Amino acid sequence: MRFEAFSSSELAAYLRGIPAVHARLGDDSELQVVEVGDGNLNYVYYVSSARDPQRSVVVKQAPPFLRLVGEGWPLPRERMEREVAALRRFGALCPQHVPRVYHADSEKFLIVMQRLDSHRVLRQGLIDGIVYPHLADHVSTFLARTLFHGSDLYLAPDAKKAAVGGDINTELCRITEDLVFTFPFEDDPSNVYSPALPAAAVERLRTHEPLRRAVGEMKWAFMNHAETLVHGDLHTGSIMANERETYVIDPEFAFYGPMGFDTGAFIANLLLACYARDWHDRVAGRDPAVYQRWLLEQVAQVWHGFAEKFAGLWRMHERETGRAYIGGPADTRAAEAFREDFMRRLLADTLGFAGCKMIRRIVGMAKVAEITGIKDEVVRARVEMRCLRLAEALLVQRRELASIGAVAALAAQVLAEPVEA
Ligand code: SR1
Ligand code: MG
Repeated sequence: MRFEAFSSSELAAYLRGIPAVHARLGDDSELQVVEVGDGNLNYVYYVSSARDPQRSVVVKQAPPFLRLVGEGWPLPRERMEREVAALRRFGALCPQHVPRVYHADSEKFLIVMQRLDSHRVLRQGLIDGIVYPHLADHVSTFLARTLFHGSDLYLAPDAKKAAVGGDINTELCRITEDLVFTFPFEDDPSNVYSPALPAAAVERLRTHEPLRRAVGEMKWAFMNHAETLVHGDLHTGSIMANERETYVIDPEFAFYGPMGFDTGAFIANLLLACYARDWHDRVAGRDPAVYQRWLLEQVAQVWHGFAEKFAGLWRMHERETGRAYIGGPADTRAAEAFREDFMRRLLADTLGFAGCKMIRRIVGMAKVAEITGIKDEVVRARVEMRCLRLAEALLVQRRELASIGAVAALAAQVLAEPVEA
């Protein structure tokens, strides 16, 4: 049967029939329904009471195809179940940073959840140059709590294995495998190159051996390292924030994968936002250096916050159970050495994944507004060249970059270098 998106009256009638949602929206006979989805996959509606707009919910529904492309790219609607399960799991671990789920319908493949009406999509906030004083603290808390508690560092081995088996998200993982790790490095018809991007930069993505090897290693890690339940798409469009609060949304790509995929996604998007300032601040008559500095500080702060909180949860768990993950008493020097190596490897993974995520947003099919919003072709190509240069360095040097301070310094250095486009 052909999929038909809800009409406003159909959706209002449907919601009226769900007691928990009906109570939230009040007894008003009239509900206002607005479709606001600007993502690539789903339909999203704001529904509010006409009498009291504060009474509102968000409805998200998965059509049987990729919305960005249409019916020509079918996708199983069961993906919504992955999203619901991840929202519930992440919400239990981090209620202050995850929207509440009011209702989920596994036949209509939809979810009704908390409306974040005083928050904006972070990507847009960053384009507008907003300073979020708690962003790094909040995102690092979300990362530490979700990545730690889904892993063998916390779960019993049988619970972890059951969770891995239950959270395979085949089709959405396939999108990532293709769009992040494969197509950007090939002559694929889905790629979209901006007009002034030099052909040599594109050619380098396809032929530069150290880069190709590093990308191959990251793809392998993505496909095989089932470390924890990751969000799977933690870019700045998957975060809603204001100056006080931060919420992580849209975990439809959640699966058991490598921890660094989430940390890397967030850092990649801060770096894209940073390099795009050369356009956004100049058109606004501002010095880009100020906000660029703030964005690079966020890169360092989110990693430091994450590493500290993650290690803190780990140590606390060891104290509580009296056992270290490596099998000995919790307070041995070996346990600390193991932890240090673990965090170093996690930083290297983070950088490798960040590099892949940056490259896909420059040459792949699903782009980001801070780059596509650059109206001058030459400025855009210069920004893109810088992103590609930094991404390559992150991938190839990921094991040598021993601290996040070194990463921020490298990002600042690439920013200062001349670039020809
Ligand atoms: C074809 S879907 C494109 C992208 O949108 C999502 O946000 C993911 O990043 C995916 O790769
Ligand atoms: Mg999304």
